[in-house]
Amino acid sequence: MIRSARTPHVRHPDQDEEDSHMGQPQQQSEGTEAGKPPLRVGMVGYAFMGAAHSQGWRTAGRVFDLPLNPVQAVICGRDATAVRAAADRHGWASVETDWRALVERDDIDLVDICTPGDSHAEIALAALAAGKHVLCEKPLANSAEEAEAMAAAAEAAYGRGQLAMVGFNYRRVPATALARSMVAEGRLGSLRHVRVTYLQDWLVDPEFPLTWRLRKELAGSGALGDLGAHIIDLAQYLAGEQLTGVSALTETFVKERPLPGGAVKGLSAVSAEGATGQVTVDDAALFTGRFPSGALASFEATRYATGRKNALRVELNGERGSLAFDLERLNELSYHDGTEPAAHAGFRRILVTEPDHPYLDAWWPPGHGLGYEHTFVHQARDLVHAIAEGRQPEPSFADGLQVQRVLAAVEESAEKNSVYTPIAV
Ligand code: SOE
Repeated sequence: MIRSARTPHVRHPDQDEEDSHMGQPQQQSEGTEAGKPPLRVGMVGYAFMGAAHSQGWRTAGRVFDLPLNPVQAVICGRDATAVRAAADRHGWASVETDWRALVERDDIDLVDICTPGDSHAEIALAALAAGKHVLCEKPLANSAEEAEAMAAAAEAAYGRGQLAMVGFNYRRVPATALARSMVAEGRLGSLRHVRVTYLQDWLVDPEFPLTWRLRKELAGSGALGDLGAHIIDLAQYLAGEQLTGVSALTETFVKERPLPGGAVKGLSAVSAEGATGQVTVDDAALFTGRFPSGALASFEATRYATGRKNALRVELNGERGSLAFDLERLNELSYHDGTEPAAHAGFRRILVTEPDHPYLDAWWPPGHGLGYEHTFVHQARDLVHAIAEGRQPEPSFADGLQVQRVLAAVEESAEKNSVYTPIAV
């Protein structure tokens, strides 16, 4: 049952309407705050992504002037002690230890899914059936078939006034949102190259344990689904078009690892003595692709790029200019205006901290940069606005399904020695 009131006030991150009230923090309270209807959130999962999403829900209404008041109503996890500790740490009012109980609660408007991919489909389908809005972490599912069922359910739910969104948070970096608007304005002209890499190194040590991200039955795939899904979504978002086919290579460099010996914290974990297990996912995925415009794209996703911690890098080359972004320097966007005289043309650094840059009017004075966690604040902000207006948020479950189909095509191509594989439609 949807209890959130709808208001006509919604704006896109690229619009420059004032919604700042920095310096006048919003008072959060149970239920309605300052006359705003509540949006009561129930979150499933409390590990790395649960902590990140919690930051988003906790902060969005204190920084942005939202049409609804997000309320951190309930958090769910199977371990009663751990979930209670997570609730206290991250500001959730109550706990559940069974997601089915959370989904059935009539004091929840939105279910936020922060679990490993193997449970996304089941929870999302149940939440939509129970009348809730849904935010689901990426990748949407562990297979294209699951994602199809989720997208179909989301479409039906949209007709009932429920909204569903996928958590591709890197669209919400101010610099990537600015890059999108510059591409849309035609500053690069026709795109020729979209070059994207996502490089991490937390698996370089062969003794790193076999955590859930290395098990196909839990994660669906490896670097491909975890990191590749992000760069597929970001490349398509920035280009404003969808890939038509791919040619791919994948590899699992370390095929057997020690079993975990305790709790996983973020991307860290300790190994158990002796026992080992098979790695059943890819360690790295490299692929090329085509866009309908004729632009060519290249992708690299790996957890073995020694020294690279969270290096999501994008370069777009168009007939009139180029843009480059690196997540490890996320307050910056490089821009080359190819129409300037060669004598003084060159890449210049745009410090994306001005109040008229996306999302920045609500934050700090110019030059006082943002970080990783702010993408989750912006994600919560954008979803609240979409819910208030009853407008389909982006990326939708249909967008998540399309990314899942690209992932499936990459796996199919890699299995067939890189044969060019069209993306299913
Ligand atoms: C692990 O590689 C991970 O935490 C991803 O799962 C996230 O989606 C990404 O934002 C950071 O890296």
